[in-house]
Amino acid sequence: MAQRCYVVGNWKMHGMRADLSEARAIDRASLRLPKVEVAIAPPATLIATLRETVTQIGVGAQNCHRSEKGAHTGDISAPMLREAGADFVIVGHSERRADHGETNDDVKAKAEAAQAVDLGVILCVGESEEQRDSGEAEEIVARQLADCLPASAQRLSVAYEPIWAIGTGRVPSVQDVGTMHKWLRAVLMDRYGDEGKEIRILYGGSVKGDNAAELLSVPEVGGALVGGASLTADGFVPIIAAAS
Ligand code: G2H
Repeated sequence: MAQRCYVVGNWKMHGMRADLSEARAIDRASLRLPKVEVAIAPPATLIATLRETVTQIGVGAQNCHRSEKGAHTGDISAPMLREAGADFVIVGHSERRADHGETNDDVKAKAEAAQAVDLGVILCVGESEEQRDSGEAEEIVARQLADCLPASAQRLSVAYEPIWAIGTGRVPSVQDVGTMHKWLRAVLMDRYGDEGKEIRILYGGSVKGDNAAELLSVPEVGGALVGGASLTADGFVPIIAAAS
């Protein structure tokens, strides 16, 4: 069965209790757009409250630790996120790789820790501007994905997020997105066989209401990971509508 388009809001380090009214409006709107699977990954402080606030949309986390528990001050494990009400976790976002030095090995371990407690995983990959300019972006990102993939394809999605497109208002051409997604599909099929065909590959990086339809029309694009535009219903609902 073909899976629904998956549109996920990554709130990053934004969101206080007052912002839950936006999530409620997004939740109400998604009831009218049942062809799209919608989710929000708020900061960890809001996961439990958001879970109790919404009824239609998924709730996720933006990171987890690779271990189940231990002496890791300030970190949160996958079982803790699950208990707080998360359905999935984003791993390997380029901001975490840059800010916290996360490696491909960390990303793989985090994905496997999440799967061990049946959390969905959105595994992010993407090239820098310099890597894009080198003309080898596809090879580089394909290798990055291969190095990050968990042993199992269980509840796995991938997000292709060119680093130079994140929060900049710049997006790759639909041709470039299509080419990259084909490469990533080949990696997934090589690793998981037929199961790799079913894994949704999202596009992320400056997705907005006015470019979402075009980006989501690219074959192999199974949804969007949205940052800035997901913080308000006015920004996010048009993207969900474009995916419908
Ligand atoms: C890319 C994206 C969300 P934005 O990081 O993951 O953010 O849509 O703000 O570029």
